[in-house]
Amino acid sequence: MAAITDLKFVQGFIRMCNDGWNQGWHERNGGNLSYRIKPEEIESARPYFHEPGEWREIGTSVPGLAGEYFMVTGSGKYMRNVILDAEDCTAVIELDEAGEHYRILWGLSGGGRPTSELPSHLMNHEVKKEVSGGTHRVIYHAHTTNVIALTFILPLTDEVFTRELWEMATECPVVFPDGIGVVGWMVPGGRDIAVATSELMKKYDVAIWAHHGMFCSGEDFDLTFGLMHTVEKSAEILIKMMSVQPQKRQTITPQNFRDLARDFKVTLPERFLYEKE
Ligand code: 2HA
Ligand code: ZN
Repeated sequence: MAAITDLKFVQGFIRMCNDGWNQGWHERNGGNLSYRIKPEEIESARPYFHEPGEWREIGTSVPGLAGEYFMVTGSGKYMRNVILDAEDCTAVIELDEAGEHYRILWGLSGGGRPTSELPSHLMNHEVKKEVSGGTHRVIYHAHTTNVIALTFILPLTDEVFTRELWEMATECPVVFPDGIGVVGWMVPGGRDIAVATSELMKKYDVAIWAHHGMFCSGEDFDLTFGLMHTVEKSAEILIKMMSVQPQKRQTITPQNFRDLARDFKVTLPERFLYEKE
C-alpha cells in the first residue's frame, strides 16, 4: 500500500467531503465530518502514523468512546481542499481511557486542531454507538441551504419539521422514519450545543441547528451522505413550493403515511401524523 489515502475508509471520507462541497453545503470552512474507525482499519493505517502528539482536552467527557479512533476534518480547514491535501485538512485521532483527551496520530500536517465541533461530533458518536448497538460510525455536519432557510419560516419543533419534510417526497418517511429533531439557535462549537444535539440523537438520526445547518448520523458514508441529501432535497422542494404559492393544493395525508408505513414495514410515530386545521 503506497499511502494512507489509498485505504478504503480514507477514500470514503475524502469522497464524502468533496461530495458535500459539490452540493454547495460547505462555504469557506463551513461543515465538518467524523468517522469512528473500525479496529481492522486502524491496523491497516497504523504503519502511516507518526509519533503520537500531546494529549489535549476534548472539552467534554465521552467515556463511552474510551480508546476509540476517529478520522476528523480540521478546524478552519476547507472541505473543498480535502481532496487535494487530506494530510493537511484532516486527522486521525485517538481518545484516552477516560474519554476526556485526544491525541493526533496522523494528519493536520501544517498544524492545527480537529474540527471546532469536536464536542458535538463525539457526544453524538457516544449516543449513537450506544443506541445503534455500535453500527453507526459517521457523524456529518453541513450548512444545507434550504433547511437553514426553513428555520426562519417554520416553527422550530420536531413535529412540524418532520411532518413538512415527510410530505415533500414519498421516500422521506422511509429514509428517516424516526423523524427529525430541532435545536433553537445556540452558540456553536461548545459543550452546551453538543449536549442539546446528543439528546436529540437518542431519538433521531437528524438534528437541525436553527439558522446554522444540520447534523446527520449513519452507519457508513453512503447512508449518512444520502440522509443529508434526502432531507436537504425535501427542504428544497418545500422552499420551491412555498415560493410559488403558500398553500398546498394537495399533499400526502396522514392516512397515506399509515398505508406507506404498512407496506414499507416502517413505524411512523403518530405524533407526526397530527391533523392540521
Ligand atoms: O466552521 O461549521 O459549526 C465549521 C462549522 C462550525
Ligand atoms: Zn457549522
